[in-house]
Amino acid sequence: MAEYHKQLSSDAQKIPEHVAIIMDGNGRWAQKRSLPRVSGHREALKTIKRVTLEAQRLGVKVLTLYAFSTENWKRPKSEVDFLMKLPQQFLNTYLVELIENNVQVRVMGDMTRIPQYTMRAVSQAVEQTKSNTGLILNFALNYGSHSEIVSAVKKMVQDVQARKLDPESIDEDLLADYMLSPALPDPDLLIRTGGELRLSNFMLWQLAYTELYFTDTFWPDFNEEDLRKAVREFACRQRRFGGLNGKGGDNK
Ligand code: V0D
Repeated sequence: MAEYHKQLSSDAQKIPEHVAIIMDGNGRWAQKRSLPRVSGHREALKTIKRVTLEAQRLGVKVLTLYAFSTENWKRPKSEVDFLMKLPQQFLNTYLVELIENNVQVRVMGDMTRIPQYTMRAVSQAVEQTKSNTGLILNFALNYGSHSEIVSAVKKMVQDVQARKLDPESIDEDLLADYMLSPALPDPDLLIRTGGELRLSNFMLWQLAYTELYFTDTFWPDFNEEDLRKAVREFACRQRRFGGLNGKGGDNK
């Protein structure tokens, strides 16, 4: 009986607290069906909602989704314009259901270049859900790791010059405080859909110890079972290391 409980509790620990996802393959999903690229993006919104609710059911605490990278500005203007309408579309369609499920919406990234109509929808959702205590749905919007690190360094230098920061006190934890995700734990599991095997400038600092999971499935096809499979694989890897060198062990 005692063993049974032990097993249960150590299994519970194997649910990743923070899952980050690079939602790739939307354009190729549409191409495969001879549909315009934008229809892949529309389908992607449905997937976000389904995966968010499944993550919450599994006990995940934070879900970070890479929605728009600093490199995405190089895409054709028409596509950028379309993408910038997606937050509003997503929130109009799904925010009520997310609120019913106690989800808290957050954004991380450089908001200065985001169009006003996009920001209005996003800020409203963040405001409306800020006291929700369920899963944190964190959208990386106009986010890039290099830019995040540059901003952190600039801010630190300013604080040093203003004598608010002693250079001697700079260490890893302090640098982490200057990043865009200071209040969040680092991701335990990164999933990239769509078959590419790259990090694409996503959370490089925070992914130092993260388990990486790649799948060929295009994001619009990624479903609840695919998420459970990734979480199962994560649990298997944790179990393999378990006892020997979990957090703080040789492999940290
Ligand atoms: C396109 C696949 C949700 C990847 C997902 C502005 C790229 C669909 C949002 C969203 C995008 C962002 C903030 C928010 C609520 C929703 C989103 C963009 C692109 C870029 F508060 N999906 N989504 N934002 N895509």
